[in-house]
Parts: sequence; C-alpha cells; structure tokens
Amino acid sequence: MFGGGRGNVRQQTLEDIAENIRERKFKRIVVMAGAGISTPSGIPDFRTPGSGLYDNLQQYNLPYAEAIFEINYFHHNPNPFFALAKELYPGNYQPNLTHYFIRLLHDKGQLLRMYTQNIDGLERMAGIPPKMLVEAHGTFATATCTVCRQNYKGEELRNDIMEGTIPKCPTCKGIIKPDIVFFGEELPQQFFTYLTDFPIADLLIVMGTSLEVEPFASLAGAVRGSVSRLLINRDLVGPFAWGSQRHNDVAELGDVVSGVKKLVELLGWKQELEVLMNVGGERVMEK
Ligand code: CNA
Repeated sequence: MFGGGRGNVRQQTLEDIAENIRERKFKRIVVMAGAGISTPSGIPDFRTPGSGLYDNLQQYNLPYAEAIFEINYFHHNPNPFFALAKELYPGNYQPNLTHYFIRLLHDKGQLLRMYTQNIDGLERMAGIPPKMLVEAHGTFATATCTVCRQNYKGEELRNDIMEGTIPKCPTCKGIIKPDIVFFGEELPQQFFTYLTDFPIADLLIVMGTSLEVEPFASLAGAVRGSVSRLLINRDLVGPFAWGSQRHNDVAELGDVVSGVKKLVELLGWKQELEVLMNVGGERVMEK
C-alpha cells in the first residue's frame, strides 16, 4: 500500500498479515475501533461530511455540536443527549460483519482485547464478552445518578429513554445519566488495561476511526515498534497518515466491510464467519 520498502526491508502486505493470523503466529491481537465500524449498521459517525452526526445536530438546537457530550451543557440541558440516546440505545441497530469478525478472532483465541470508542453496544450484541472489551468512551449498559451516584442497569432506563422522558433517580430524584464518557469526564478505569495489553500485543488492527480523539488516538503508538499494524479505514489516519510509516504498517483503504471481507477471504474464514453471523442474527431476531 505504501509502495516499496525502505532499504532492504520489505513492506508488509495484507497477505502477510493474513498468513500470520492463519498460522497463529499472531495470537494476541488488539483491535482499536471507532464509529466507522458501525456506519454499515446504519449508525452515522461524527465526522463524515454530510451524513456525520456533527453535520446533523441542528434539530437539537445546540450552541455547537460537541456540546451534546459536554457535562456542563448536560447539566444545563440534558434533552439533546437523551434524544441522541434514544437513537443509539442498544436494540435499534444490529452488528455487521466487522463486529462478527472480531468475535471470530475471539472464538479462535487470538483476540487479546478490543478497544472501542463506540457507545452503540454492537460489540456486546455480536457476542464479544465484556471482559474482552474496553469501552473507552463508556456504555449504555450501565448508568449512574448524577446526584447520589447510585448505579443502575441500562435496561432500567430503557422505557423512559424510549418514551422521551428524562430518567430520574427514585431515591434522590437526580437525573440518571448513562455511563457514556463526556468531554471533561475521566475515562473508565478499564481503559488503563492498555498499559499491560499493548506491550504484549503481536498485531494491532485499527478500524473505522479518525484517530482524532485523545487519549484513545495515542494508543496506536503504544505497541512495540516491531509489531505489525493494520489499518482498515476509508482514509489514512493517525500514524498511518504521518508519512514515516513502518515497514510493518499496512493500510487497506476503502469501506471497512470490504476490507474485512478481503482479509477474511485470505484467511479462509468465510464460511465460519457466515455461520456466526447467521446464528447471531437469529438470536437478535428472537429478542
Ligand atoms: P469519527 O471521528 O467520526 O471517524 C470515523 C472514521 O471512520 C473516519 O475516518 C471515516 O472515514 C471512517 N469511516 C466511516 N464509515 C466508514 C466505512 N463504512 N468504512 C471505512 N471507514 C469508515 O469517529 P471516531 O470513532 O474516530 O471518533 C470518536 C468518537 C465518535 C467517539 O467518542 C464515539 O463515541 C463517537 N461516536 C460513536 C458512535 C457509535 O457508537 N457508533 C457513533 C458516532 C460517534
């Protein structure tokens, strides 16, 4: 992808990465993902011009787009966030081939961890166990009262959120906020698992993210220099865009589903993935 290698070091290819996964030379794979893995499920990302959420927030009358995830603005007016929560609440959308591919990596015992910025819960729905996930920007699966800090399950808020009612704490009447990390809030403790995961990773797959949000974005630089990094994304981002790529950086540009399909073909995992998606799909339908 990046042309010839530097010196006599050969530039790695998607084929090389597939071979190493297939032969189980890579078995501590870390995945970093963002909104781009869920756009094929119908959920808009933030920054894609035209369809991205930031371009479509006019209906919420926000002073500026990012205010929807700012804690001070939330205390002033929680309605826009809850309108968005209604849209993104788990159950409205279904995982796509990309999520099931990561689930397959886990089933094969080759996933060390998935670090996701997404808050749509599609990783859990695809059957990736919560302990394999670092939901760096939080989750709708749990919630906390903004006043007395009482914890709730996301399910307990579902009816209110779906009816457009702001969920209130039965104990203190404070607003209950889903455990989504807002700008100005600390990342979940779980995020710091990266300190032990990244140094032992043997492959990093980055998919569907602009790598613009810190500190998440910097994780792409936290693997050892000898570790292969594969980007599957519409455009070059983060260290893949800086022009000094490592010989073991590979970028598969274009639609994430097409990129993952190509990798899956090379791996010879097509049938297994289809079975997994069919079973997952049926389970979702049964709900
Ligand atoms: P982003 O900044 O919107 O970037 C998305 C990236 O994915 C861009 O580089 C796009 O070009 C790329 N992309 C979009 N669709 C595709 C596709 N089909 N194939 C290949 N590439 C594609 O999103 P980030 O996740 O990087 O930004 C971090 C924010 C976005 C986090 O705080 C998230 O909480 C937040 N977010 C999450 C969701 C969700 O949970 N699904 C939706 C929207 C925003």
